[in-house]
Amino acid sequence: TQAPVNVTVTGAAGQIGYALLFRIASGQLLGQDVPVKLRLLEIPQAVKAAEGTAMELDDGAFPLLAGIDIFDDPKQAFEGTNIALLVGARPRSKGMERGDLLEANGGIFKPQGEAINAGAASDIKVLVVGNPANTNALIAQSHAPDVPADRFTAMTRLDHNRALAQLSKKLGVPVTELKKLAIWGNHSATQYPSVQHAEVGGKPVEVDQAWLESDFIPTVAKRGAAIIEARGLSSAASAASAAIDHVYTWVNGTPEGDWTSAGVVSDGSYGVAEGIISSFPVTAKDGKYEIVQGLEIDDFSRARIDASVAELVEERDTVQKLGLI
Ligand code: NAX
Repeated sequence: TQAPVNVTVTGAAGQIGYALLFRIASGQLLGQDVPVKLRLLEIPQAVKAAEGTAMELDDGAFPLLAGIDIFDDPKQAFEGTNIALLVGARPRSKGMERGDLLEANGGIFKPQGEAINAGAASDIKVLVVGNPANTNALIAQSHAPDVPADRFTAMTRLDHNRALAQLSKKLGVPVTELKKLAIWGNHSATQYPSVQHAEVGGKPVEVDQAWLESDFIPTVAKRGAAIIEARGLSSAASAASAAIDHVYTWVNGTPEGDWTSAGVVSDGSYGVAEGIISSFPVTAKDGKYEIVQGLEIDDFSRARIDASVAELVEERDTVQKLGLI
């Protein structure tokens, strides 16, 4: 068997962490033949709770779990790591402006980017889940100049999966029949879940525009709020599941004739400002996510993509002014 892969998870004592760590330990992140070593990062006040989760992980007696270490120092947590799942973030508190939120998160993602730059393994892959995910990923990436920029990604796979679920219900087909949905832009309420190129059973998806605009798009974009309303807590197991999907696909590839969605560094494709971390339709091959090229973009899609990208550019400008990138 191969040597264990080091996986760092931040925010390990949180609710996504609680769902995510067991999926990783059971082999679902990288595959049933890949042993993993977990490196958990928490803030000092939550280390004890992370230790509790680690006790439960021990009690799972997972055959693929080769060890668990817990840290409150990012430098140590990212030392030698191959996969970094940045889940811990500063949530928006009452009355907090967007600038304050970005600044508070800069205080987390800047040192984590520096620690990744200093000590992570040369094949490091980073997924940012903690919100605002796209711009947090940009902050971390900009403080890791020695790591190829395309190793930093932000999670929009949950939005992608939510879109698959909604369309599957609408068309009355299993999700396996659906291909080429895409999430564009920011992981926020401005995101654009697009069915423009979507296929059902190999044929173009045909749904009416009114349903798209007044049902599908808002349902996907506001699903997080609907979950909070129903559960009294934000989505956690579905977010963990999407994080598993994101990394598994990154490492193992997308199937021929399909794609998925991820927040990746823009190369300027589709007029998306170069350098920001925006969601695109992407394929994965040989351990790399690539933006799907050459898609025709209709006027409706154009306006929606531009609106979400404008929000990301604003976030970038704010963190630039704050000296965070
Ligand atoms: P919780 O509040 O349950 O857990 C967050 C954990 O992060 C806490 O244990 C906290 O101590 C820890 N933490 C805070 N700062 C840290 C730091 N500097 N280093 C290490 N750990 C730190 O939140 P949870 O429900 O687990 O959500 C985590 C993040 O995911 C939030 O930012 C949330 O907004 C975001 N989400 C992102 C989604 C996406 O699709 N991209 C969807 C789900 C989720 O809303």
